[in-house]
Amino acid sequence: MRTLALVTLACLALALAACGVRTGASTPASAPAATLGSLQIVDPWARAAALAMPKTDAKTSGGAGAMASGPNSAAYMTIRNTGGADRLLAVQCDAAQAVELHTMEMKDNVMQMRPVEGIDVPANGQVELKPGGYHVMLIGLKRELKTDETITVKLRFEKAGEVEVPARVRTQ
Ligand SMILES: [Cu+2]
Repeated sequence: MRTLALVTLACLALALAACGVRTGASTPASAPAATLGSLQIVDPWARAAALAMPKTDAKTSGGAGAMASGPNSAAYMTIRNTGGADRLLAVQCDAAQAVELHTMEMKDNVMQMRPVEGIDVPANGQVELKPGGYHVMLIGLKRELKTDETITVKLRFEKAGEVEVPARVRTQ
């Protein structure tokens, strides 16, 4: 009787474990907003921005000199990769006049933004686009980016191709 119960329990545990492995793998802590082949785009977001140019712009000044008219913003995300190495080459966004890939780096003790040709996505790894690091620069906003709205950014990867990603607008 007791042995039977144990065996039953063991089977149950196995079944649960098998089940758990499957769902555990496909639903990580933060589910991707978009997937493209072996790439997962996690937590894409864009910084809220008003169209009226603020007088002081301490946070983004010292940036890449002459920019298009209108305020700028930036989009961020984590790109996870379960396959071979790839590279983010370009981003499109209807809300901005131009979109560039940027990084931040210290130059003469000043944090500066610098355009990059692409952002490497390591094989079986991930790259984070975040404030203070790699980001998608939205240059010359055509319209206000309001908190809680969703904008679409289209990512183009060297190998995986293109994918549209919904980016939530928030302040940070
Ligand atoms: Cu930038």
